[in-house]
Amino acid sequence: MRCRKCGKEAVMNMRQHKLALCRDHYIEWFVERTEKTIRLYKMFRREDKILVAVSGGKDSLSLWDVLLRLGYKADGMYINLGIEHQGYSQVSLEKVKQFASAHPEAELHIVDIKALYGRSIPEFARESWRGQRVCALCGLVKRHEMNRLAIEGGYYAIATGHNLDDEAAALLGNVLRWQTGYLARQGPVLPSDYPGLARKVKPFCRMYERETAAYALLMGIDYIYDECPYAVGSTSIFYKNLLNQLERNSPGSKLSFYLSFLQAKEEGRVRFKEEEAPPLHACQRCGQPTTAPGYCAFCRLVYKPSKEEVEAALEGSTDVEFA
Ligand code: Q46
Ligand code: ZN
Ligand code: ZN
Repeated sequence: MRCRKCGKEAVMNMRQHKLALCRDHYIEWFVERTEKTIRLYKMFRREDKILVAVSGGKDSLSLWDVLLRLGYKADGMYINLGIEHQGYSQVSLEKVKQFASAHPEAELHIVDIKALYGRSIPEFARESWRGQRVCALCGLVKRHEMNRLAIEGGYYAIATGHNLDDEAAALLGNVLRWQTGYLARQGPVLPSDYPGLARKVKPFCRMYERETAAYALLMGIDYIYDECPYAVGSTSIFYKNLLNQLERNSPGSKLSFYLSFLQAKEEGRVRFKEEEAPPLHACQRCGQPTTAPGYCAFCRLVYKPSKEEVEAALEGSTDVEFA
């Protein structure tokens, strides 16, 4: 197989694009496609400050790498969740630090959950949620900390390494349950829904997982291969496997599944009504938006307000029960 651009030996054959490329042309193609995605969905501009959520995996480190290559002001943020199983948090932190030390032009923010709030994610889950729904709790904490850092650092957007496989699997899950609220919000950009809050963007949403892995490998980016232990056996991995079977028989189907969905929404051929959410207001403790009166879910989890504090926070508010 030869590179379509220069005729050298190809290292990457992408049946979905009917395109084979050598190392240098693959890297060039990958970086350009990311830039086009950023522009296509109007994610951010050259002068905006971007915060990249890095986990130590191939997608987020590749994303940080590409954004820096493209000349964006992109800093990294790593959240140490304190997951000790197979040394997951420790190893992933080392990979992130290693990457950051090779890129002194960018800043790396490290948020250590246990050091800041006294408990790791698994400990929070054991203490408050009977050890269940660790990922839901983790998501709550990560969202809060990403928003906090983005506000404090004046970042315009939070960029995550979600790739096409992630997005297509999420779309399949949402369609199987016709979760119209999620379908209404699913897309490459999640706009800020509260003053001061950064928007969330996914510059790799048109990149296959295989493509981000190839980029990381060809660029020599050292990343953690293992998934988070809590992701093992998840439904999203099951959906990814299903979509991979489809892709094997019909290359490009994953991409067209996702892009046709976005296009149909854009053109108004399908409309999903967003669920009516109660109005947002600032949490009385941290200032982040919440629908609950008084304290947001994060502050209730972390600070466990007393009965008196809850009552004080509820004063004047009659609409929603404090849960
Ligand atoms: S990090 Fe956290 Fe994920 Fe691990 S505990 Fe679940 S949500 S799987 S992206
Ligand atoms: Zn070439
Ligand atoms: Zn709060």
